[in-house]
Amino acid sequence: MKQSFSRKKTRGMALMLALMAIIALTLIAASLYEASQPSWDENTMARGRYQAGILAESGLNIALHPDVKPGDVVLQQEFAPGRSWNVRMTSEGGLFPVNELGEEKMRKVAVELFIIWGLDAATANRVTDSLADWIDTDSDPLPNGAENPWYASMGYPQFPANEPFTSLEQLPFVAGMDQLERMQPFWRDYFTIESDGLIDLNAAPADLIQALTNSTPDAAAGFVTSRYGDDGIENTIDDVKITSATEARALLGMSESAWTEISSFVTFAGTVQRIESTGRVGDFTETRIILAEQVTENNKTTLHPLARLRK
Ligand SMILES: [Ca+2]
Ligand SMILES: [Ca+2]
Repeated sequence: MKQSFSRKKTRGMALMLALMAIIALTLIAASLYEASQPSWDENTMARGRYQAGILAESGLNIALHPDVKPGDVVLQQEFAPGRSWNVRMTSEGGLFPVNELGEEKMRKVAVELFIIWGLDAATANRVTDSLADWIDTDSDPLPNGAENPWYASMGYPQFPANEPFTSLEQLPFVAGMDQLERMQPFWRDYFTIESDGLIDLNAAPADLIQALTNSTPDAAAGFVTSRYGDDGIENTIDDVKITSATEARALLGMSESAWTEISSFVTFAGTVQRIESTGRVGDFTETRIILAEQVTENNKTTLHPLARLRK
């Protein structure tokens, strides 16, 4: 009897001690947490961004599901007031594939595009040929390009790489890029090194379409809005895909021979998707981007992530 009482008492003591230890640890943890949080405002901000990041990641995962198509309603969800994700799925082929500038036709397109941006013809040719010289394995400069002697004279004897770009952040080192950047500070939003190398007519912006097809600015703009469907809004479920050369040519006013010139550089369905997901919690937003390749096996198309990008 006495023994059992004492055992109970010991057990009670042990429980007390455990509880006290937990309380002490909680207090330590709370004070450490408090100490690591400089202010209530910053704490709220970190929490808001963290939660917005989780929503953005959720949006990405939904978009990777094989049954989810671009413009699907599940890609734009608001769960509670101020808590949402918004996912945009586009073809990476809408961007200009800089690593394809070894092709003369692609260089012509680049020159046209840079002139549309406001560069003079000499500078547009300078940048384009220099980008191509950076990639090509030889050391002979193109008519308006730059190879090692020019870079060496500028204090960069290690350039050009003489291999394809592995990051868009290499581009600012290329001859003439400083002038391009002045006219088009958002050039990064136009170039890619991750697409399948073809320009996707269902995703390219109007200025790139115009440069590529030699169409009028109005025809290029009309071509782009025709993709938006009846609601006139990009990235919604009624978006229309242009699927044939005949249709594209009619919209752009292109002759058959003009089409033949570009046909091997374009696609109507690029195989690399850019998935851009923005999570929102109140005033806080976080964006996550992944590039994913469409792989079709046994009649089933799935998206395989290739790269994660920062925004
Ligand atoms: Ca070269
Ligand atoms: Ca060269």
